[in-house]
Amino acid sequence: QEQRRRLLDVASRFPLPSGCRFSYGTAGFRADGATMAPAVCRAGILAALRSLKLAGAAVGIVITASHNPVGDNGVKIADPDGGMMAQHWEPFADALANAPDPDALLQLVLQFVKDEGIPLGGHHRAQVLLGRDTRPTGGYLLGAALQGINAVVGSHTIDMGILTTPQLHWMVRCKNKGIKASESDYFTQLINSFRRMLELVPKDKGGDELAKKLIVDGANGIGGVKLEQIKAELSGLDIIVRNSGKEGEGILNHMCGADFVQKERVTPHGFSSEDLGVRCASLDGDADRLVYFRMSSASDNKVDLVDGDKILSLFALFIREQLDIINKNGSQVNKSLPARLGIVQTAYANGASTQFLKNLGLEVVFTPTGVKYLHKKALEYDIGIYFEANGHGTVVFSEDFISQLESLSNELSQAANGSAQYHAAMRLMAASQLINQAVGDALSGLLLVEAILQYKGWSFQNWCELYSDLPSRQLKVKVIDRSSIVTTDAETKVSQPSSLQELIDKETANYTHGRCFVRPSGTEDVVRVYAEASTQVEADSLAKSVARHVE
Ligand code: 16G
Ligand code: ZN
Repeated sequence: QEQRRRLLDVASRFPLPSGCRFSYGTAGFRADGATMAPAVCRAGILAALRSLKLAGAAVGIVITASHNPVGDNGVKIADPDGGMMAQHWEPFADALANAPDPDALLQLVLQFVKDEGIPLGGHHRAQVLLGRDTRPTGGYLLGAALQGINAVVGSHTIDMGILTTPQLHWMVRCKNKGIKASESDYFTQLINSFRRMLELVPKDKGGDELAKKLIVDGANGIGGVKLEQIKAELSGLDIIVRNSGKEGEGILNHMCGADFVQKERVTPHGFSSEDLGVRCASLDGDADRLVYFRMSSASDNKVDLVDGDKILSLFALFIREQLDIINKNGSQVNKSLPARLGIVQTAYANGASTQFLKNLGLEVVFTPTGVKYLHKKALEYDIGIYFEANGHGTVVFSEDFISQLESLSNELSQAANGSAQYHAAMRLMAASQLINQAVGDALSGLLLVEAILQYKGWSFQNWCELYSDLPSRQLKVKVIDRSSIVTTDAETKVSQPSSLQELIDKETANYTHGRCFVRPSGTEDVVRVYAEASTQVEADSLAKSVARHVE
């Protein structure tokens, strides 16, 4: 009775404005921040139910709209392992967010609780960790989330404060593993494992003062703020943060940030010709995306871009190298460590990166766009590395592999301390500590990149030259109903409308090395067209002609 009353109460406190429709897309619910409270409140109810369903394990709520404009906001739920909420709950999330009135909401919840066998009112308490980014509507929406969570009797909430999205995911994961999960634990883990990575750099590498300088575009978001807090403790790196989110430095994601740099291929706000040639990185507004760039000429603001595909390639190369060292025949200790290494990309990865990875003999698989798909696939391997071209990605290690690695390095340290094999094993261990295994994390990704560049003694130029990107073009086409386009085969083929794929194939056949895909966006009311060809002019023209068939 009390439970019913609370749900009815909270639903009447946050009535759904007419004409609003929410859909739990690739990034949860997202809209103009001022209109989000009903959806965020209902996401609170959802998160509490999710926790109850999982015997009171901690789940997370992140309030952010990532790289989108400062006026937008959004909400998404993290599962107990720190990953995205299980997909089979999404239809319920949609129904709940769109329930027209308090009675409808109550009925929906009661029915779902029954269908899913959620022990409402049982002896478990729901446990929800909350985090938000720096958006002005964040505090207000946090309040709505709290009210939603507390509408489920016995819920327990912990407000973790203003955080990057990956920090909150990391905290949820740690909490459920029973390990320390505060922000200072997160920082300590990053700083310590980065230091260990640098201690394992061969003595003949590194040392170049210029190589230590890194300028980071913080997108005027939370990532820059957090980096400022820890940069002094990152010895071996000289970090300058621009667009750091400080009062007066600029607007969140406006003319800056990873999404801007990756799409526009120009320097973000706040950079000048004085930065010519310096290695730069760019985060997005909630710091779960990372790209690198370098100003390429003093006369314009164009950049040489290192996108997610090339970060992925660097990680893959490094991990593969360590595995090869460990497993080399005739090493001091005849121990090997069989590991299934898998690379996960989307069709929107540059074709040159896929070719590069395949040439290394690596297994490359594809999933649809969206972290929830890539991450899940990567978990199928001993070591899974995934990235989207936009800079979201990470490395995941299976628990089994980590424990094998631990026992191997214990044996090696006794038998042959100082051996190459031992060092390689230690590097993999440190990397698994440094990289955020819950979700893509620009801060931990950046530190892993920096450590690997130092390990290899590589300049930005060396990294760029890993392979040359094939010329590509992305277009977005405004359509009346993006859901009229349905894709299959990891978004590489259009199945509906039925004639469209044939038209795309016909256009593509006119170009050497032509590739072209079409998919509905998961976050905007548009259809995306991606084309690749052997020259920029051809890529542009292929994209344009396919876009015409989509309109
Ligand atoms: C979201 C996704 C990202 C994806 C992007 C595609 C998460 C955390 N983020 O930002 O992975 O690349 O959407 O957006 O899943 P689009 O469908 O509009 O191109
Ligand atoms: Zn983001």
